[in-house]
Amino acid sequence: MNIAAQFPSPDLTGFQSQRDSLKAGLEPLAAFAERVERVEQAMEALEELTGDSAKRSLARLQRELKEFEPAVTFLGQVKSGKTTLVNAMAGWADLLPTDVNPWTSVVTSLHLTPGSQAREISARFQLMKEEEWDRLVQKGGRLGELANRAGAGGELDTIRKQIETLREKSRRRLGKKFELLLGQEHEYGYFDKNLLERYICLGDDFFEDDAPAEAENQGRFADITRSADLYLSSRAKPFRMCLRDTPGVNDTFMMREQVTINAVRSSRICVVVLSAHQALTSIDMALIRMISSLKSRDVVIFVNRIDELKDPSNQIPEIEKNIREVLTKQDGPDDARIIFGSAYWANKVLSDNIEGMAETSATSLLNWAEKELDAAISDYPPIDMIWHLSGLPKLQEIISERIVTTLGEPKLRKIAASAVTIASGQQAANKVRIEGDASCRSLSMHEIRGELAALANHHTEALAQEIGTITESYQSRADRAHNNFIDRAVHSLVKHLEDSGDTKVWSYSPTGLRMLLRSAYSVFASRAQNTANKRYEAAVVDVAELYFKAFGNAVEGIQLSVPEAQDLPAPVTIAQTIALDFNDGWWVSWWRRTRGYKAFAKQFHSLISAETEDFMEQLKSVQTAEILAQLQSTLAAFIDQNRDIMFEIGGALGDKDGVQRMCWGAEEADRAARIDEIVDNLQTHSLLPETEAAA
Ligand SMILES: Nc1nc2c(ncn2[C@@H]2O[C@H](COP(=O)(O)OP(=O)(O)OP(=O)(O)O)[C@@H](O)[C@H]2O)c(=O)[nH]1
Ligand SMILES: [Mg+2]
Repeated sequence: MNIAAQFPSPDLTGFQSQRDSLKAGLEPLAAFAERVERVEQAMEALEELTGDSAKRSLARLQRELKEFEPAVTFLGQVKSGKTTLVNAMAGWADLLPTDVNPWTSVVTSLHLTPGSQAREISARFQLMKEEEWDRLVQKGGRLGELANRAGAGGELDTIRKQIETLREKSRRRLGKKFELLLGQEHEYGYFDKNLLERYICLGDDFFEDDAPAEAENQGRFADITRSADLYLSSRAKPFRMCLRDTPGVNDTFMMREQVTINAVRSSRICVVVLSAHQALTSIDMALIRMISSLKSRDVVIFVNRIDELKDPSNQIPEIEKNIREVLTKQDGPDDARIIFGSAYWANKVLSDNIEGMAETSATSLLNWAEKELDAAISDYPPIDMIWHLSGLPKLQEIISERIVTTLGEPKLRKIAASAVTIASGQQAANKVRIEGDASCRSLSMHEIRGELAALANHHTEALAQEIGTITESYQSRADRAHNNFIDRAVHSLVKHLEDSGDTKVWSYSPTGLRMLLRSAYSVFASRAQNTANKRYEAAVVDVAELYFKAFGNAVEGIQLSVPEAQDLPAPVTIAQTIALDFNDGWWVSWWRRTRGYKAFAKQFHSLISAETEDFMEQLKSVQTAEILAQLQSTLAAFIDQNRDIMFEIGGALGDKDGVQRMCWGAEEADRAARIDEIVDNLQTHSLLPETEAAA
């Protein structure tokens, strides 16, 4: 649903900082942007030289490149400064409201487009679906489900009562008809602070019954907003990107965990934001589990709030050592890059207010400056030095590199290679049109279409079958790991009861289960990727044969691009908190309430089965189905492209008018030379950079 703008629209671009130093660290991305532009130009030039069928294929590629928007997800501890850091990355001190109530669980995506012109700013808000709301209302969310299963009372009941109170307030705040709002999407041609607050922040009235009407209005939709997408231009960013702010993981209500897991699942590059004075403590297990499910090259750790450290120079090495120790212990990415900084300092720079810095913060700054500042930046103006010390340039640099190597390069290579196929296919079509290769033609267009369809079917089914076999073996391996884990846990439980009785609380860490599942998944992922690549190669061979069968030697020069299976997503769902992760509080109360050995073993068995059911299902069926669909769509795109080229050549064969129009004259020679030039140009972008190819 679209609703009309109801607020005045201020010129928000005026708020964005214009400092040049904002670009520091973005150089790799700027170089990539230039290459993208050259590929775009080559494709535009090619567009003028292609026939209708080839144009269609080219248009698909052009759209794919245009829609390519690398995303970076920020996750981390509640109140570690994720939102403040995202604002700083966007170059805008006060863009998204900070200090949002932990009850809100909105994922906010900032879509930045390079450019300095005031462009149309727009915002889209997605409200919760009915079933999501119901899950919350009926079962009290994940926490409620967990509590129900564990049959726990005490402190958990208190939290549930709190959730109920909050819910009741939401109902009142949203009015009688709020259920009609569920599932809606609201779009605006602008956004401002007022609008953002209505959707993503609840305001201070939340726990007060007698809040004034204006404050009531502030968080009108925030209870039921699920995601916000904001589109804006950024002068400093050389290439478009999406910065995704998530609501923090270690909240008492467990309202935010699932939301964050989903956000992380859909994005390759993650920045984990920690608070310097409590970086990865034992209370952050949910977050540690999440980081541990990722590969080190997909994570950057940003330790924020170093301005709050008394002696950053000495404390920082210590903090880094601790973080690495925790990651090693939890089998996480212990060689991940770790950056230290302060979003507070960054925002002081952005709002041009370094004089207004708190005194303790300024003292820390000097302390850190002595250690961090090197000769290269010693003659920067103070404001740029502070920007440097805030850690933002380093963060931008690492993010830029990751965007280019893990997302950008593979995308550009694939598109350039496909464009080469189209260009060389067009050369073949032109040649056929001029020379007329009728003697070699043994198939009608109808037959070609039929053979290509049969070939596509064959490979699509074979791929499904091969991936199906790999999936089955993965599923049974995962099930075995799961069953073994439960058996071993129950065994240990019984032994504990025999040895120590039921007065002493027993605990059992599910880390082993996660490790087994993760390794089963990683075997599955690499087998699936290899199998798909082999299948693609076989399809390429068949398509090449069909070209020759259909058009003979005329198609000799066509350079078929071989599709490549993308990296498969990490099994982030494993990180989801389950009852066993709590060895305090209500786990103890579950323990105390259970009586008798038999009851223990039986209840424990069903508790753990039910607890892990959700992520086992996600991991075994949902994620594998998504992977198959993704692998098949790569194959389908390859077939579609070659169908278009075959049509282009086929059309050229029967094109009597065209022959007259383009007899081998200077014009046609020129045309062929221009396409050759485009092919040469695109080829440089379709190859692995030298360093990577050698690796
Ligand atoms: N001193 C200091 N304060 C900071 C820093 N970064 C953020 N803050 C403050 O910490 C508070 C929380 O910041 P947010 O950016 O809302 O934190 P968040 O991680 O997004 O919080 P949630 O989304 O609620 O989990 C705000 O008052 C910020 O101004 C920092 O580097 N130093
Ligand atoms: Mg936040």
